[in-house]
Amino acid sequence: MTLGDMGMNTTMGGTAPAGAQMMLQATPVSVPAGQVSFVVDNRGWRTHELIILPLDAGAGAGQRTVGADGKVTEDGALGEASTSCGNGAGDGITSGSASWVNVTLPAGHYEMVCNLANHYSDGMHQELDVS
Ligand SMILES: [Cu+2]
Repeated sequence: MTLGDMGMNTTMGGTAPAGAQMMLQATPVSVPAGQVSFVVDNRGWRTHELIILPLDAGAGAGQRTVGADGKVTEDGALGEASTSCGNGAGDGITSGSASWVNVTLPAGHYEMVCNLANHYSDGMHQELDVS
């Protein structure tokens, strides 16, 4: 899967502005239940991350409430890939590097998000269906 953002460059540090163009794109978006390997390629300028969250029945991607800190709650997270050139959780995937994680997912609906400040509201979310 690919993470990215546009209209920015590496000299623009700090928190991303609301309304920045960002994307989180995964293929495929439906997989069989069991072990799922996520390989996340950050082609954006900014640091990003991938977190897998459960999605309530009937809910869609992008509908979570964003807090004052620009983030969504990570309660119930099933896995995370946020290490530059590494497996699992870390400080974020820097521009141009990749991260990966293997997660065992039962059938259900999930949402893949980037939860750095304002990235979710800027569009970094996608549904993943496991059956
Ligand atoms: Cu991001």
